[in-house]
Amino acid sequence: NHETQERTLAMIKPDGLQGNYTDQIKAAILEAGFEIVEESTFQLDFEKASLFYAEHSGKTFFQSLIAYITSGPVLAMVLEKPNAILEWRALIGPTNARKAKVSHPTSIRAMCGMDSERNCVHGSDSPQSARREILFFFGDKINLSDFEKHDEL
Ligand code: DGI
Repeated sequence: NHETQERTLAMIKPDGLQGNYTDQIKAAILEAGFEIVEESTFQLDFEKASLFYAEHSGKTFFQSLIAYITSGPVLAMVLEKPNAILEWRALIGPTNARKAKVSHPTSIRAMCGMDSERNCVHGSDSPQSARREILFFFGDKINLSDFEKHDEL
């Protein structure tokens, strides 16, 4: 494979885990040709969740978002394939799952999400956020030289 591999951070949110969508989501991930390089479940607390979503700290929905993301465990995964960041965003669909059901009916958020907040999955939106979010969850496991091997990460 001569194409440059790229890594992204995927997360199954509490509603996705509680609704037993994990197997379906993983099947979609593997069918789309991603490799799951790392995976682990985490229970985020208020402080960790606020750090993860720091860019949204000024938004009206911030408190609600933090309450939701800390309401149960999440499953974080590092996914790898060429163009992983954009391809995972395409597979999950738009932020608002209610709209996704209409405009992107085969997307993961259409399958398991509820609305603009409870949208069952997360995906990094840029190489910078992929790097930050992978280090956030797996910083203790991932050697910094891994990043150098993967240009786009
Ligand atoms: O990158 P995304 O997850 O697609 O979307 P984002 O980075 O704009 O927002 C991060 C999360 O914040 C999103 O997955 C759910 C929540 N959120 C975004 N917009 C709204 C929202 N929650 C509520 N309640 N209302 C919103 O308008």
